[in-house]
Amino acid sequence: MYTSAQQVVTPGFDLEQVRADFPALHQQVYGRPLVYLDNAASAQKPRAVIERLATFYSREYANIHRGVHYLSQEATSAYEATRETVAAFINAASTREIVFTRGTTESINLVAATYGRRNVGQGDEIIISAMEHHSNIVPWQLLCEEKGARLRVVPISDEGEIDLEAYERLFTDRTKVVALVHVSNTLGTINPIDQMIELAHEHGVPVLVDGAQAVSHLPVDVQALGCDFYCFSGHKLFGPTGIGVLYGREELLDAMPPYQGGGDMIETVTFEKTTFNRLPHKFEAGTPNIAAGIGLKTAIDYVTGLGLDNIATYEHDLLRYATDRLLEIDGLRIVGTAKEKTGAISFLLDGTHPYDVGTILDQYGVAVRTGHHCTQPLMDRYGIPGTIRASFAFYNTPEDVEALVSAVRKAGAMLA
Ligand code: C6P
Repeated sequence: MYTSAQQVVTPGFDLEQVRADFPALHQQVYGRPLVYLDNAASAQKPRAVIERLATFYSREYANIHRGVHYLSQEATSAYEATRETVAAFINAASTREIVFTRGTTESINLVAATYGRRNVGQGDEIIISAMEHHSNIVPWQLLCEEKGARLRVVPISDEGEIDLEAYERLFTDRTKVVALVHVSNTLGTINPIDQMIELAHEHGVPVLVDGAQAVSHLPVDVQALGCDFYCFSGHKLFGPTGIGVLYGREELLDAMPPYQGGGDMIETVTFEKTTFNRLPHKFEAGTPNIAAGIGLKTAIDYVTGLGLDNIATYEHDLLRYATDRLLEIDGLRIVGTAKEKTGAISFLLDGTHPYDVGTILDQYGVAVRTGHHCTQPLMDRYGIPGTIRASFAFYNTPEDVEALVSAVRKAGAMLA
């Protein structure tokens, strides 16, 4: 049991300096210091990222992949440098395997609309889990409707852990895709994704991993995992909104038809026939979010500068501390008690509605998310309308946990 802040491990980075790097953390809301615990929805940005965007727009701005002029070439180099940084960050074999999208949602839609349309047919099956975000349910559901295929859902335990035996039993000769969340945004569960990938591959089925909540908390190595697709968003990784990543194994991406048609994704166009650009540009039609792409490199450099192992160790302790302190509150129940967790704690307070608790926490300067967290089927699984979710980043402190606990106690007393 962690009962005091002193028990939380000292991070392997300078926490005070890190906090100083994030201007948004140093403001007051309703006259109280902001305690930002909504990092799973979107993370705050370090000054380096904010300044990178300002510099790009002030002095370096031009369209990319098109111009012979100086600015365009510089912008292209900066944008493509991000691709190299992303490839190294997740240990992809090549930058050809890194496709830029608007975010996790678009990355999953891209795979469903291209790989899915080509490889899933009438009577086929797609395996997902009961804890998926809507982004990893609806694109597959749309595909199933179009093709006459069906979703098979891996059940989870009351603790919020995947039932691996049930998962294995779901495979049939009609299984065409497995799509799984690496870390649950609602429960915080870290799924045994390596084991699940291995099992799918034994059945010859490719696996897409939704890594939206993983990359900011854990080191991710796509080659070690052996996954076929891996998706994440820049904005949850301390980078700008409007940029995301689809990693795909080259062999699969190569065989897939394009996603959207337009500029940049073509090699030659005639009215009779179009041939497509090489990877990864085949999947990147139109002018992208150039500034966000460039800012993402700065964000990843920042995170790797701290060290994902350092981040994981510190956050693991902070999460345990927050869990133990919250459980001291009468009538508080944590939803999602898996052995392996990171990032988020969902909870309910007896006799209160999550929305009311969240509104009171906000008045105390504590920012959390309440509701179904875009995981409605998961809420149905637990028979609840929603939860209060506190989600953490490396810049959060034991004092933030104390502020949360104190505000939850006050909310409980006010709503009793
Ligand atoms: N979850 C949350 O508050 P986008 O919106 O495309 O950047 O990410 C979608 C998404 C996909 N998968 C998982 C596991 C996610 O957590 C999210 C985003 C936010 O939990 C906003 S709903």
